[in-house]
Amino acid sequence: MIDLYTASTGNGRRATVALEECGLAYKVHKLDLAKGDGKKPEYLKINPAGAIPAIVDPDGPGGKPVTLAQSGAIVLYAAEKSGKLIPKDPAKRALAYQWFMQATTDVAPTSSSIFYVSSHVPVKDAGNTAYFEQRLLTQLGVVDKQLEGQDYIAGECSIADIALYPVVAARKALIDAAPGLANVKAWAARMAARPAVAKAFANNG
Ligand SMILES: N[C@@H](CCC(=O)N[C@@H](CS)C(=O)NCC(=O)O)C(=O)O
Repeated sequence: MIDLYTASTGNGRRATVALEECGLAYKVHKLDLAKGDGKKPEYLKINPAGAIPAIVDPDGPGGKPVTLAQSGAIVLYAAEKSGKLIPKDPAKRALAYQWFMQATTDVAPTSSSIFYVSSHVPVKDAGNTAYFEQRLLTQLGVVDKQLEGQDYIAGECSIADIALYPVVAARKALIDAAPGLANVKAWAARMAARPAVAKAFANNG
């Protein structure tokens, strides 16, 4: 049984969706980040960065325990352990890697920037928030083109979809209000309807 340390955020949900989609047994430990749970000494032993998500798998590679942070690394770990979500076809697999990176290193940081500039920076400016919102919509416009004529980003449900969906779900209001992005909106509804995704969101909160 994998211990999952998470909270109600896109990064937390990304890890939970991955474990659920891969059919791996896990136990949810919810952290209250606002109350400082992430900075408690017992949690810093699991992730010295004090951030969620993190997992502890007592049955890691070679039967040895493994402790892992970073939501993208958890998605890849769950996919490799289960043999799911990484396309067998080399061309689809290469695409899955490309779009996994787009989700984790382009889209997710932009979404995080919206969060930080609107609530955490010392000097708040609505123009900065609008800048990052537009940047997010532009990045999703690229995904929209990739989704043309297919249900999933790399042709089958893969690490790319799992990495992106929690970010899109967190920005649903912004995306729904934006013109266009018809393929992304239909894909988001498709992802939300997947039983494992719905269960993961319910488990994660
Ligand atoms: N790149 C990391 C980001 C992790 C992260 O920033 N987690 C946030 C919640 S979404 C957190 O725990 N923040 C609390 C903190 O860093 O103090 C990942 O994908 O897991």
